[in-house]
Amino acid sequence: MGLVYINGEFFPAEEAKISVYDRGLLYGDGVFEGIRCYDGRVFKLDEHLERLYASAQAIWLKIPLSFEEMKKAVIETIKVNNLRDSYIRLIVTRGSFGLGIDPWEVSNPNIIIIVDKIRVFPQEVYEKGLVAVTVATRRSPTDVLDPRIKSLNYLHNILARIEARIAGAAEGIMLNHQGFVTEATVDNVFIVKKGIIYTPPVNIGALAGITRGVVMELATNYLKLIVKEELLTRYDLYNADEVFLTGTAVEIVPVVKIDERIIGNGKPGKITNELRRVFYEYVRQESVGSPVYANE
Ligand code: PXG
Repeated sequence: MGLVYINGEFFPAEEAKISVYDRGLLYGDGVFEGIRCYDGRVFKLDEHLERLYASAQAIWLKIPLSFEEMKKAVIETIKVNNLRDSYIRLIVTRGSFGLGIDPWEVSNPNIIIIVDKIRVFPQEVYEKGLVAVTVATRRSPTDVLDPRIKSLNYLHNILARIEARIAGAAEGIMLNHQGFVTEATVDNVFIVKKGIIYTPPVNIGALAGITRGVVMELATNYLKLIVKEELLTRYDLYNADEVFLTGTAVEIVPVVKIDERIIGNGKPGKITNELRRVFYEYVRQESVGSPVYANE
């Protein structure tokens, strides 16, 4: 087991503990990031940290480390764990202060960084595609809890995942209150129709996924395809030529069946596969990752 960073110190994983009074536990009062390290380089670390600080700003949580200090802490934690390929979970909670919800007197956030081996889907899932369903659980409206905040409240997503599993599907796609497609439980959604790529705008209630942004960029710049942010309904999903999901852990995963409707020809699509190929090369490029180890 590895070493976990808590507030500037490293602890063996089994001894890495925080208080039961921590507001992350009591109220889900905190923010987090899931980051990936490819061959000794942290992928899009600046973008992940920008999102972390933006989430914290939105919930009025002042992170006690500067951006640069946080960057160093992440890199240092990977280094002490001596892994070249890893998944990094960075968590900032509002800390602990009694049992009341009032955050005014709390100014001791806990910063936790866990570095672990990355668990990926079996290769078969990428070759055959996965089955998804749309779920009854709606994504929270932006005026309730904006899904752009990557907060420690993941119950929506967990409820959606439970629904998907009960339906025998690997993923659940959530709609907003107007019935527009938002995102899956831990991934963003894309469709391809007549050679054009579509994804919902994030302000309808979705996380601005880092992978989503990279895929949009790669599709535009490398594959010279048109990418549009448009409102999508279930009709658009069912009638798409291709559907795929994007996220740090899954990268790009094809979806071949949604609510029992076969998507396209029932196999991962051509553009999805092209994107997967370009993405695979891109994430390992030196220029897109922050080096962890010296002389790299
Ligand atoms: N939407 C939601 C709701 C997410 O939680 C994404 C989209 C994709 O964003 P990125 O920046 O990763 O492209 C996420 C990703 C996991 C895991 O184990 C992933 C996330 C949260 C918890 C677990 O894959 N966030």
